[in-house]
Amino acid sequence: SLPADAQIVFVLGGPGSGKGTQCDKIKADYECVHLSAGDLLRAEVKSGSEVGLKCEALMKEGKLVPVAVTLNLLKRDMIASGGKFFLIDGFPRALDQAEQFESSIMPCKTVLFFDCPEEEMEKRLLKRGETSGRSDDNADTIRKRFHTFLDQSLPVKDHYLTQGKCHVISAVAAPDDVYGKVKVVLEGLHA
Ligand code: UP5
Ligand code: MG
Repeated sequence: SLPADAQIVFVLGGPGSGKGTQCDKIKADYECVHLSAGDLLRAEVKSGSEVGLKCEALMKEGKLVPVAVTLNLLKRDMIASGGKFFLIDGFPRALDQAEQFESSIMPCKTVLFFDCPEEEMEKRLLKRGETSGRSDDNADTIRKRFHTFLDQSLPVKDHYLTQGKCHVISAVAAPDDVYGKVKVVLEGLHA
């Protein structure tokens, strides 16, 4: 199990808003364990497991994989890491996922939400798609990812805004400028 003084930060935002980019910057400055739910799923797909095969089809359609799958992968790596400050990137993506994570692991300390217009996210993902090899970085799947985000993931942001835990950060500026705002939030956490 996790240490009693563990701290969990959910890093959320639309597809291509810059979650992974900002987590890389946080990692360089703070001792923390960064777990991207999407990266864990892509590793599962690569492993060729039966679960991975099912996930691959859902991800290609921009749909959410069953919460039990992501929750197990996250739990496994959180415990194995031996860490106590966790950046959970790209999860939870629906209200029931937030509830299941918090009731079976622990409540999050804070939420970073990267706010970015759809046109900008689409531009970034199409550009990345030229070299990423990600099977979901194409115009058709990107459209489906946006739909899932608006329909299922945005309510998570509102949920944490109501709880006073969600920090909305504009993700339109250059990565280092966005990170400046991230740091202000994180310094507040450690104060
Ligand atoms: N970039 C980043 N910041 C920039 C900036 N400030 N200015 C200009 N460019 C910027 O960035 C995306 C691109 O934009 C990069 O090229 C970057 O250089 C540039 P990145 O940091 O990768 O953004 P991120 O928000 O991490 O984008 P990502 O594509 O990873 O977001 P998604 O949420 O779409 O993808 P994820 O990997 O989390 O999930 C993929 C799929 O897995 C989902 O669609 C879903 O099918 C499934 N999934 C689940 O079912 N459940 C989960 O819990 C998680 C995933
Ligand atoms: Mg990412």
